[in-house]
Amino acid sequence: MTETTAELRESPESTTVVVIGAGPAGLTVANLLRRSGIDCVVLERRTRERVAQRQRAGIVEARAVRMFDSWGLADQVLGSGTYDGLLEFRVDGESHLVSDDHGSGGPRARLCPQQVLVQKLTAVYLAEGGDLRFEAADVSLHDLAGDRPTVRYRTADGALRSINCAFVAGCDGDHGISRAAVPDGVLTAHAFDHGIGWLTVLADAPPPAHPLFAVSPHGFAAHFARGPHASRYYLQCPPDDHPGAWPDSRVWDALRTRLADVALLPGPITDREIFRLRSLVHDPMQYGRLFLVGDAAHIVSPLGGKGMNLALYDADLFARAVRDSIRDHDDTGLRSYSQRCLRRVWNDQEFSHWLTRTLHEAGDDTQSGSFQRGLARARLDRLFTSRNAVRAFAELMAGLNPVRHGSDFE
Ligand code: FAS
Repeated sequence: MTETTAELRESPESTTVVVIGAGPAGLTVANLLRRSGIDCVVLERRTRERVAQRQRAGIVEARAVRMFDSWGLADQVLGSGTYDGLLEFRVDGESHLVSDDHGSGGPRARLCPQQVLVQKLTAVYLAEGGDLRFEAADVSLHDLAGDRPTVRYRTADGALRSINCAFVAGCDGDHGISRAAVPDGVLTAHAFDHGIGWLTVLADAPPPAHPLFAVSPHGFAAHFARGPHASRYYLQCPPDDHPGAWPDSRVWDALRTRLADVALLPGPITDREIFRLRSLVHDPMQYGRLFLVGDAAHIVSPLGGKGMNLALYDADLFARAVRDSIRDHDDTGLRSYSQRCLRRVWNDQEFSHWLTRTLHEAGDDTQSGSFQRGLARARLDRLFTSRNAVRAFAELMAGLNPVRHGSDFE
């Protein structure tokens, strides 16, 4: 008799939802389920420290602030970071301030670095008695098409555990096991490769007055706050470039040139990596009792700040759908989960695509040619001069443009 079978003989645990992954998607699902009185277990393969350190997004859009507000969580998990809603577009050194004030009143977007949101969601969930298991290795999913799927994993001390449940929330990102557990042929992947690379740099350097997008013939650059004394920078580069080719001096020279700011204050660089701008959507976002949430289902280029915010959107829809199913035996939300999420996903993909193409093609035209450059500059000109264009942009930035299949708080 193998050890595994012997271990598996131990009676499996039982819960309502098993959540795979403790990133923004998984932790939001878990907190909202707890607030709905629904049992769940979160399995995360990394340690609590590693998860709490990962720096990615920086802004929680107005729509997501309202979502957390509607669950009574906003003040606990969003911290106090505010920003005045002004974005700076710097084109060939000329500054244009664009407001993301969509005019609908209500809570505005919050400056909240992703790692801060993750730390606070973890703290609230555990403080309220939530079950979160770090260092869960070898997670595997079974019987997803049946009535009671089983999730197996190995604890940090090597013991094999098994949990059966009503639903699995696959919140384990683009490289997780959830999507991989779906049989071939069920999901369709829609992908777009921008053919653009970004050097992304984190530094303990003064943040900008406003989130800053810079267009110049030398290539795109951006500068965002990641805390009162920390900044994130993006520099357009060839997609197959290497971080080693970007020593500190080259980074600061390129930033001063592209941001048209000779007085830009440098600081110690704490992280630099290169990533390829790509977009990806998997349809449907469900297989049997497995529901894909966040990056496990879709990747959107970071411009426009939609990656984390889409994960929060999916998490809210999933939690409400499970609550309605368990509490009121109403499965409408579960049945329409995928279609409702995908409508918002394509909306945000389109916005991020528009912004990514415009901000890259308006600068260095070696890649897309002078005609595309002319078009991109005309789009920016319209954004800087037309009130309706600004209004539409602000709604999209805030996540408040009406995609009316959203959840009950919209
Ligand atoms: P995550 O990837 O964040 O979390 C998945 C979790 O699952 C991780 O903790 C992982 O350890 C765990 N996991 C994986 N496999 C597992 C397994 N087999 N078993 C158990 N656990 C497992 N978005 C924005 O909105 N604005 C930005 O400015 C922005 N900047 C970005 C910058 C960079 C460099 C990157 C890479 C992304 C950026 N994003 C940005 C996108 C980013 O925020 C993602 O959309 C967000 O992290 C998605 O959250 P989750 O879906 O929770 O996935």
